[in-house]
Amino acid sequence: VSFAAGSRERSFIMVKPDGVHRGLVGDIIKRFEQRGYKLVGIKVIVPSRELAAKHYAEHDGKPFFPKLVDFLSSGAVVAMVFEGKDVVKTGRTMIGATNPLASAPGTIRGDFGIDMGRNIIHGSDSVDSAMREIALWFKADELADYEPVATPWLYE
Ligand code: RTP
Ligand code: MG
Repeated sequence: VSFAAGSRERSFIMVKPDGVHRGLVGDIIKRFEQRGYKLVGIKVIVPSRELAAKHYAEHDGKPFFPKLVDFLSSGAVVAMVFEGKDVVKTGRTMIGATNPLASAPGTIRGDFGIDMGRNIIHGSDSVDSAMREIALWFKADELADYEPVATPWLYE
């Protein structure tokens, strides 16, 4: 197999408990798929408080940290890894601003959310964060290595 240059970048994308309860998983996957991103890992889990705290370790000590950890571990999440050119940056654009009220229509948060603490989805904020988060949530053998047949119609 010969992958297009730059097409192996990966991002950790997670539908939070509010998005799962509201039935938004399918729409979110659809958006990433139709953009051209390739799903290489997916699982449904109820994260422990410990896992939630590790995931949001950069926010440890901030006033909103305890409720953030409580919320993320309050129900099932859908943890995913998407792969493709510039997926970290483009994923963040597709997700929208942290505060849904400031997110443009057309973005996931701008189409589905109102409150900051119920903003539906997480996306890695840098390639380094993505590598850390993917290693935290997935074992290496839970990620698939494959090239879709459509690749020549997606990348020049
Ligand atoms: P995420 O990590 O979940 O993708 O969100 P983000 O990058 O857009 O925002 P981040 O700064 O990483 O914050 C993580 C989550 O914490 C909640 N938050 N609350 N001032 C506040 O009350 C506040 N700031 C952030 C949000 O739920 C945000 O998604
Ligand atoms: Mg963040």
